[in-house]
Amino acid sequence: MFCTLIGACSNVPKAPHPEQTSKAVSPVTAQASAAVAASEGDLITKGIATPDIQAQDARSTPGGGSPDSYANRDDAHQLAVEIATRMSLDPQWVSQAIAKARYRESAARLMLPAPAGTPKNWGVYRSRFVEPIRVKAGVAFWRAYEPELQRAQASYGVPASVIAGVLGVETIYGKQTGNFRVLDVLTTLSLDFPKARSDRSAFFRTELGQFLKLCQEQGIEPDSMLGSYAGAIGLPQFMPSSIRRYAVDFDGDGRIDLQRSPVDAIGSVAHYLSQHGWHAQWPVYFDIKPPKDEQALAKLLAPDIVPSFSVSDMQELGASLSDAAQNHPGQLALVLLQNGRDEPTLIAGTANFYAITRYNQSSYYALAVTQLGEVVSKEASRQNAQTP
Ligand SMILES: [Ca+2]
Repeated sequence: MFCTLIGACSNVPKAPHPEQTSKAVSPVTAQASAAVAASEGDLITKGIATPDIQAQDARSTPGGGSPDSYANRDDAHQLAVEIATRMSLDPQWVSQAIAKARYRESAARLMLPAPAGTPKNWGVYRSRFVEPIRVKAGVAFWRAYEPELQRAQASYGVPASVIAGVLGVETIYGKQTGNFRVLDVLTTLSLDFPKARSDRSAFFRTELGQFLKLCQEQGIEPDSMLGSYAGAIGLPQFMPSSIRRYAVDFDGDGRIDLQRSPVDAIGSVAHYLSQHGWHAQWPVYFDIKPPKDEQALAKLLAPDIVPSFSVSDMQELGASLSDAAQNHPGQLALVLLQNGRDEPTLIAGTANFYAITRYNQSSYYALAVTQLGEVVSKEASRQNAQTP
């Protein structure tokens, strides 16, 4: 969750996503936004830095002082005072923490929009997430944590498959959680947000304050925590504000640890979605045949991912819904995903589809999460059935 808590932080910067031009960013992660960029031909992967990029970032002068340090910048001192006041922290401690931050050019660069002009492609996007390596890791994760996944489903009403889908798309079940120092990237994006796109530095200033508060509450050294290029943390890639607001201690050891506890991550993803409109027992989406009439189609597509039509509304406009959808009590959204120059994919998203987009504001992300989770769940069940 880059801006995982999108509900809480509705303006996290992220790569442009395929079907929406709104500025809102994903609640929880910067990851999937970068993944959307990947679907557009940009090979940046999920906000996770490579060692090469980190090495390029670490410019320091032979004589000692680093040109990338924030220790002697007036705006950094001012920000420290602001954060200390807003978050009720010791100003000297905040100032000393921010003084340890280093500018990360690659974090700023990765914030830039993907090159325009490449058609969006759900088929390509899906193939990056619903693929053998991720499915295999998902099945292993499922078999290791099935009791906890089921406990989260029982506690929060969010299916185990959806939880598994989120953790798989975000970090391949903890295999790629990012190698940037969170302190560095949040300070960089607070004080040196790239000029080439609309300014989201206010969002990162808030997250830097939340991060320092989190460190203070949990007794963590601010310069020790690693995350994505946007400061998303741990298996579920929660932003600091989302950790403080939605993360839970699901393994009961007395502390919340999304970096080392897969069980805390499982409970926290379920809690996040339950707090963003999840309806237990409802599916994520239904199959649908859209109306042929162009005006009716345009009307159904206008609200984008926001569920705005009843089943009968949709039928009156000429859409044909699957049998399973006929008795759905909630509103639906006609969601269109482009497939390059081929026919688009259309689905009828429920409130649960919309809830997943509160984690990361992309319909491509939400459908990939859902389908990866389904494949992992089915494969794990198949293997369980074969095991005596
Ligand atoms: Ca815990």
